[in-house]
Amino acid sequence: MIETGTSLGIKELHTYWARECAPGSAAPLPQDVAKTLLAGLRLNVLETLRYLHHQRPSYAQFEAWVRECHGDELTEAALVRLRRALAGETVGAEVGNLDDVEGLDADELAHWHEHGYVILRDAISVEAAEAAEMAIYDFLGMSRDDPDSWYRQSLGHSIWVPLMRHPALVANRRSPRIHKAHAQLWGREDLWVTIDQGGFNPPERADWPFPGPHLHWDATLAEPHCLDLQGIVYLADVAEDQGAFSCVPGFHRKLKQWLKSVPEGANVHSHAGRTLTMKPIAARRGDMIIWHHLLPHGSSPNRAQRPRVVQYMSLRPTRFAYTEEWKS
Ligand SMILES: O=C(O)CCC(=O)C(=O)O
Repeated sequence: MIETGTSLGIKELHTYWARECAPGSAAPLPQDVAKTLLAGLRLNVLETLRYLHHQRPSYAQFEAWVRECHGDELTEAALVRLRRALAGETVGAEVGNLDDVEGLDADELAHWHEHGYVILRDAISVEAAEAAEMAIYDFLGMSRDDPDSWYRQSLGHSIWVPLMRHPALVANRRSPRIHKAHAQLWGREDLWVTIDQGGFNPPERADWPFPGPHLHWDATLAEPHCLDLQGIVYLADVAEDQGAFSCVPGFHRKLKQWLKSVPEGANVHSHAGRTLTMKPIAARRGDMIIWHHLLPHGSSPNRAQRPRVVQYMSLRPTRFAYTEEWKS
């Protein structure tokens, strides 16, 4: 447990604060370092920026807010690991030694290389998945077995659920199997898990049409095309027609050629939405889909009987290639 009243001792956090609250007073942190910093402090990016921009806190207030956000989740050991990693030292996996943890097998790795996505079976246990599923229903004030409750105001017209720190969701971020699979894909263990939200995609109704996200990228399409991973954990079984995560398999290998085929003057993103077809990916409770960020992807309309309930998370190394430019 960190001591209250003492500084967190992370100079990059001061730089991050100065950049957002006193523009011009500090050079920006490289984007990959900023991502590591926030993930290492168990902070969500949007939540942090919203706090800084709305509250304009002093640095001491900001540090106090960081402590409040995560209760006792941020231990001294976690802070030491973050300080060492930011200083350029090699650190191991957050969840301990991964040598004996079962990760992706050879077939799954081959699938990953060919298709740019992989289903990590039993990424978390069915009990852990169900606990997180129920936490999302509770947070939204809904009942799993009462369809009318699925369209409460609390959801709004969106599939995102801003629940991030429920113990069930926190526990899932520490799944050794998830850390192992990502270590295999990144080829390293110094990974930082993002503090992302949950998701709830109920069956479509006349007064609740599917709101998206439709086909998109969360990445720049500018070269060089680098590796980054995104992920979604299914907290209950998801059939293909049940609002499944969808993507264009194999596109990470075709992007470069495809960009050359986009008609001159056309908006790349609109062109992609008009011409590419996504495949919905069914999987079971507790499975995680990990995808290459260069795959166009989105969610899909739920035409089944039950909601799709998920938790989002990504794992990235301390430093990695990151291109700021956005090509559209
Ligand atoms: O919820 C989904 O199925 C898609 C998620 C998505 O589009 C994203 O995380 O960028």
